[in-house]
Amino acid sequence: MKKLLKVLSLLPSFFLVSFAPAQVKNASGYDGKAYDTSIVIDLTDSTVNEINAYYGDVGSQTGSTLMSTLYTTISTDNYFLNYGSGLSDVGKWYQITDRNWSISDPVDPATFKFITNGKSTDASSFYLYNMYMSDAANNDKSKAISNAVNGYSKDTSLTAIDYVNYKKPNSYIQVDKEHVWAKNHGFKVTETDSKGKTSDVFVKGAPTDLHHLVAADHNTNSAGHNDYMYGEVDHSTAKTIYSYLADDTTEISGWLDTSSETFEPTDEWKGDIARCLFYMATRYSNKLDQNTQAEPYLYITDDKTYTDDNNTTFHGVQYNLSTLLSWNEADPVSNYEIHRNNLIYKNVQKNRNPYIDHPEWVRRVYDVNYVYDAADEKQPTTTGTDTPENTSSNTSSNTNSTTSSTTNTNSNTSSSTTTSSNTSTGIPIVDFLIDKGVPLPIIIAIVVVLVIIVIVLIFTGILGSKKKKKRRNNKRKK
Ligand SMILES: [Ca+2]
Repeated sequence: MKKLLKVLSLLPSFFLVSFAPAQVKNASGYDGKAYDTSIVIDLTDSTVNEINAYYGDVGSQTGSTLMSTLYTTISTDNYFLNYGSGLSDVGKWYQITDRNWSISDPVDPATFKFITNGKSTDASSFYLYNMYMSDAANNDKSKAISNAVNGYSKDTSLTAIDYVNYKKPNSYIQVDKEHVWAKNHGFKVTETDSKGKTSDVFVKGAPTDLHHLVAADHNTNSAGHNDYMYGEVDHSTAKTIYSYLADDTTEISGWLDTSSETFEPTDEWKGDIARCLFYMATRYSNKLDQNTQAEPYLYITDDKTYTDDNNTTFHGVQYNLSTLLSWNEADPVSNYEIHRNNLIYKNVQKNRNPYIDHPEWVRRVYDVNYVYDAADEKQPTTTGTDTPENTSSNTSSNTNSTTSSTTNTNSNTSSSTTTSSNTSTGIPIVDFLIDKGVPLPIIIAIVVVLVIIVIVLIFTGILGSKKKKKRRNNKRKK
């Protein structure tokens, strides 16, 4: 009985440990925090006041000092999705974060349901705004696509996607989850199964960070960018790369110079890509003794003597810093990027891309020749440049960000509406019940009953063995 009482006395501490919030990242063994999808979607954009409160006063900081300050801000309390496949996890969330708001069906946050079946006839209700496809193609319903058609079969007799019979005219018509910072540069890990088949491993963290994991044209991702560097190439000698559109036509999406292993996208994506890369080299700037796949050390430079090391130290490099600095200015922040940044911040990861909010901080952090000038101080960018990308980031049922301003509301309160369901207990059955919406008191009751049953079984097992032992001893005495 003493043993039973001792075990029962441990129960309160068991629950304290189990229901404490999951730990924030650490240097090794970090697997991020999984985002609970039973949330209320928030389609609003943060106001200038909210964004200023998020970053605080960075004063006159420049270079690595400002990078370090931004790192602290954007790496605190991050949540990450699972990589998943098809429409699960990241792909499912693209229906919000990478949605083409101009031509997709409106989203009512109160009733919105994710499409989770890859072969859904609802696939025509939403389109993604796909990286590498032109603004014209993305905004033309006959050419635009969503990842819901990825599983459709090929029927070359078609000239358009057949949403009723799950068919498409060309198997290249599909959407990829494109790692703008190619995973081969700092956080690529592979595993081999029992049949000898090798596949990539995607832990939560850098490999699933939505600020660089973008819906993109499949062919340009695989045949163009792949694991290559971004940069400028000679179009007359480079290989021209095409994106595949829903009406079985193609358009130029970039140029690949195989000798220098450099991919150049079309102009309208150059700034977007630069800001993704600058985000990554700030969010993953923490050079530790032992970095991990989830928390690698990423670095942008013009110095090509730096090289990647994926498996030992998880250090990764992106070349062409000077080009990326100019791309950020040549292709300014668009409304689409601003809205995507807010959707990720408010609904999933709880962190922002500082270089979309403050594109002028790119030079302050990354240009070694930059000298601080107070005249460079700017308010956050909450209205983007209209062209060349998607200009309308709001649908009819979507609250306009600039009119929903509430003074003195900081970032913490704006995200607090969705945090209640984010606690991961680390106990699979408990997480499963929470995920299914079972009330906490009932979950606790179920766990208590299960624990008591286990204890009783152990206890009676111990008693049983004691009785057997006693019987054996009595036999021997006889
Ligand atoms: Ca752009």
